[in-house]
Amino acid sequence: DDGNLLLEHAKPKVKPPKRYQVVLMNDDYTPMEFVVEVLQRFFGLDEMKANAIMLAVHHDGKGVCGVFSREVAEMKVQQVNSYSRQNKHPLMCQLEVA
Ligand code: TYC
Repeated sequence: DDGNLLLEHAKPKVKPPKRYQVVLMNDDYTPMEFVVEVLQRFFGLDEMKANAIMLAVHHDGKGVCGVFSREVAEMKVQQVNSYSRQNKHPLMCQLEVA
């Protein structure tokens, strides 16, 4: 420790970093194949894992596609939402603190 002369007075200061979930929302219009493509393209998932997450979101209304640092999670949300708008799909992705 640096500041405390008596180690028994030192308090732990190193917190584990918060993790940020990137959550995908279901909707009635985005094609299933597009969701699978997004999961592969931006989350590096293979087709089977991407399909499983897509179906879970379709069934449950939403689902986690990955957990990252804040910076990386914000970038993924931005990329997914911008790619979906470019392709005229209403697919929505958002951040949730884990
Ligand atoms: N519900 C969409 C359909 O039936 C498929 C879908 C799945 C859309 C997951 C969005 O995040 C989503 N075509």
